Amino acid sequence: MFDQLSDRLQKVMKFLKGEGKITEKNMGEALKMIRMAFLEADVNYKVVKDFEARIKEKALHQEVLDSLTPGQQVIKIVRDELTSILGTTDKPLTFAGTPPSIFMLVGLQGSGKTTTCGKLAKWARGHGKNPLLVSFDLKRAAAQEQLKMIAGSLGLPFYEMTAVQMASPKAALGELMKETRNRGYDLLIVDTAGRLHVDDELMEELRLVKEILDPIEVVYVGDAMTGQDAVKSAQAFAERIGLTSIILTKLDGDARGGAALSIVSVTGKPIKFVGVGEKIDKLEVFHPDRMASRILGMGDILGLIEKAEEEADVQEAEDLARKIRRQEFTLEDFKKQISQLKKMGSLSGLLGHLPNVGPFKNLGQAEIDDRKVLHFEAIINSMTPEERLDPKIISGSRRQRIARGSGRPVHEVNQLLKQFMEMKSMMKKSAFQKILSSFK
Ligand SMILES: Nc1nc2c(ncn2[C@@H]2O[C@H](COP(=O)(O)OP(=O)(O)OP(=O)(O)O)[C@@H](O)[C@H]2O)c(=O)[nH]1
Ligand SMILES: [Mg+2]
Repeated sequence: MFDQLSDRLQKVMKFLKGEGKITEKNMGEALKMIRMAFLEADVNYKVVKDFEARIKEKALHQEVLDSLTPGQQVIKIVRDELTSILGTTDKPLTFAGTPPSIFMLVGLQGSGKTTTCGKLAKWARGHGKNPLLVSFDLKRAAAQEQLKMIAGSLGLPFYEMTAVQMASPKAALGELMKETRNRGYDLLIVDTAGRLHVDDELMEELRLVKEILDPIEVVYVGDAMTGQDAVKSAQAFAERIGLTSIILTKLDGDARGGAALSIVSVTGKPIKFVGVGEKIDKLEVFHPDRMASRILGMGDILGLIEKAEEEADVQEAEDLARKIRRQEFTLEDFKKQISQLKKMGSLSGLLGHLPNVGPFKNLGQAEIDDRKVLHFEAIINSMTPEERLDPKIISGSRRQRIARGSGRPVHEVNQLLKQFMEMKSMMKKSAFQKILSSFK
């Protein structure tokens, strides 16, 4: 579905192929091509503008990985930006601490709400939940039939609203909640009405449902085929009702895919699932990194970029090991190391690159407390450059200032300094072990 965008970006690569390095001039041309590529893929104009500005900033100012050509470098930046828009990690649907969890699905007419209710119920049952399905549409009494049939085909319970109930929606929703609790359902999936366009009447109806049921997830169901319309309506739903998540449907079609990027960017809400077919099992968990790669569609080049990144990490790890051996390791290095850890997500990733011998033996398996990493980084950030180079000058009053600046207690500043000093004076062999133990 992203073939066109991919082709366009290949052209950017080709264009930059002969260029020795990235300059204002060639980048200007490349950015124009990138802009066209994304606009053609139906990405929202404002999103493209932002995206372009960030790519330009990075391309001209980022340190370059020597082993990448300018073209590959630009593709790497585009990939990083795509991932940062789409989210770096999978975000699963939230379940309430005390059941029942209530999921309410909203969206324009025909976007796939009813089908997705069924798909979600099936998925939830597969994950040990006991879901109840209900359809809430004050205008169209027949709207229930479709979901009732889906529920029937899955062998799942369906709560049928009577015409009398529909006439007094508040009471009906109260009764629905009572039934859900009494019967011990731990998940209530609520289908709602759709309209061709966002209209006030529908928004009022949805607001009422939301207010009474207090759903933990308000999921916007967007049809990826409709591109910019889905984006505009997502924004309206986000503003008027409030959303927690997005499910994009019809990604099996020839959607240009820009909707995915734009919706996330415009609403700031994560995509959690994608619908990839009419059948009830055609629901996939959304993986932002895979989507970013799919949008770029350049498996081989992305592989190359990843390799270059790994090599750069190995280089850093080697530099660090050398400094430790020579005892030139400063708090500044310590901090750099910490940001590297954060970037990599885990220390084991980085340490995995060290040879598994001598002082480095088994370091790759070390487990790190992420909060501690953040606290240490905050403390070092509050130090002046002189203090980082020469921690011996950090007196009592300086310690207090650093503690205040970092929002950490003084004893933690003391602890960090003590550990750092000890580490420096330790034997070369165990120095690295000590860095590790300070994170535990
Ligand atoms: N190809 C494809 N078709 C889908 C997908 N999801 C839903 N559909 C189809 O889209 C059409 C509309 O789906 P519904 O679930 O009825 O949409 P809705 O939002 O409930 O519609 P209204 O209740 O009328 O507002 C149906 O023909 C579905 O089979 C999907 O992921 N892929
Ligand atoms: Mg429907």
